[in-house]
Amino acid sequence: MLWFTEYQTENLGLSFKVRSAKRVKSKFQEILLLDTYEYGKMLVLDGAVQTTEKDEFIYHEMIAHVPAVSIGRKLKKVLVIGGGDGGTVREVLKHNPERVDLVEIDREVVDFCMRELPTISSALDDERVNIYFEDGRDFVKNTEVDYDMVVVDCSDPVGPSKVLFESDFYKDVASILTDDGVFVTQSESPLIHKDIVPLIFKELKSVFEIVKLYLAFIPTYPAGMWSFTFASNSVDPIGIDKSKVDFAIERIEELSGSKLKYYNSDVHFGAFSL
Ligand code: SPD
Repeated sequence: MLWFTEYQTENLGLSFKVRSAKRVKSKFQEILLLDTYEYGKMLVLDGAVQTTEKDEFIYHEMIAHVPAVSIGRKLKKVLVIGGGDGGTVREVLKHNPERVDLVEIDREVVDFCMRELPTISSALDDERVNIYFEDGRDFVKNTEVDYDMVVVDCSDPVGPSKVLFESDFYKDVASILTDDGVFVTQSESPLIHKDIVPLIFKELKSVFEIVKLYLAFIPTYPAGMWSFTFASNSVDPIGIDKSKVDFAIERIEELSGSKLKYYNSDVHFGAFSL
């Protein structure tokens, strides 16, 4: 009998009973695909659970739709940094943007997910999606495009993702956003990463006028309670009318021909109610 345990702290682990496992070692990290009994297929990078077939919709709906709906107008250009499994891009495309640029440092993560996790990654084939295999920080420094929305969907702030949590990077992000542009980053667990969560908030607050943290419940992440931090120089995500959020959701569902499973207008406002 095979079990996998993610050691979330020195004193805490979450274990999954596993049917089978596939492992690839890329230039950047160990990539693992586990077929688990409870959560279906699961992607693990350097020992940390990234996404599972069963609960991925919660994370991907919340990282994409909260900022995309908050902007209150049609999205044209979106940049996703990290997110090589494709789940965030899949949700962003439901807003029918003109273009989505995905910057993932590790080509092997994208290839692996396209092969092994098609329900999450299939939108990466969409013609509006451009994939760049490079460091997200360098991409943001060098791009000449102005984006309506920038999403950081990265792994924990160790290894290749560390630079995506620093204030110099946030300054560069602010410089490539349109005037009403919005930014969101995954920002770890408020229960487990007690130092990192306020630090991300503080770094963002030194760059953006409006910074707000919101939560979602993701059972396979440490503590099951996960945070995202929203930032913008003009958009307040809870300043929008509830009716506008409902209208945006109707449009998303109409365009994509599928119902959202976690995000709705009560969740939009409730997620910020800490
Ligand atoms: N502790 C793991 C945090 C992972 C956040 N990013 C996940 C990527 C899913 N697209």
